[in-house]
Order: sequence, then structure tokens, then C-alpha cells
Amino acid sequence: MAGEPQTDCLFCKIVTGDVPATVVRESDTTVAFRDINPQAPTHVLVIPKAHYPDAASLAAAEPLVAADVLREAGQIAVEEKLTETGYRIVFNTGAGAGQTVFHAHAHVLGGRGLQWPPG
Ligand code: D5M
Repeated sequence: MAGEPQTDCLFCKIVTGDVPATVVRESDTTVAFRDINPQAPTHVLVIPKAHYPDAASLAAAEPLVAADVLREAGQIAVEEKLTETGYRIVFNTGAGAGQTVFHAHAHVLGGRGLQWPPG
């Protein structure tokens, strides 16, 4: 069923605590933790606790939870003091765009200059 935990999903295992992560924020519907391979001084992932393969499918099925992910990303930017210098929220979608974990997640990146367009 849509949104149900997947036994073979790494991020579902982080939600349950079966895989350890450095959690920085948690809400009823989301978990945020530090990326294991940071691409910037601040690199935090925000995920819905429910399993959806990407951000668009999450937003289509559970728009309020998609909003929770964005709100949490904004709170992380405040806590990590990124709001004055700027930061980026990224949803890689599809392998061709660099998505490697098929459980929806927002990357929150900041703490250094960020180029545009992205690579
Ligand atoms: O982003 C997937 C991200 O997930 C990538 O930046 C590495 C990160 N990752 C992978 N395994 C872990 C664990 N165990 N903890 C924390 N972060 C992790 P994508 O957009 O799918 O490429």
C-alpha cells in the first residue's frame, strides 16, 4: 500500500532506528539527519516517515506531509544559521538526476557558495 514501510529501503530503516543516523530533527511525520557523504558544510536530509519513492509521488499522495518536509527544511536552515547566506533545497528525482535512494528526501545544503546552474 502507498506510504507503507518497505523492508528493502534504507531510509525506512533509518525511520525505525534499524540503521543509525545522526538525527537533527524529528516530527510526527518527518525525520531529518546528516548526510553520510556531505557535499557542503551543512548537508541534512529531510524525509517523510511514510515511504514514497520521490518527492512528486509524496506530494500527490500526501500533500500535507510534503509541506511538513519543506517546513522542516526551513527550520533546519534557521538552526544551522543558513538563512542570511542562503541555502538550497534539492529533490533529486530519478537516477538520471542523481537519485540513489528511492525514498523521498530533501537535501538541505549550505555553508558555502553554491553555483548555478547545478551540475
Ligand atoms: O541522495 C541520497 C543521499 O543519501 C546521498 O547524499 C547519501 C545519503 N546517504 C546514503 N546512506 C546514508 C546513511 N546511512 N545515512 C545518511 N545519509 C545517507 P540521492 O539524492 O538519492 O542521491
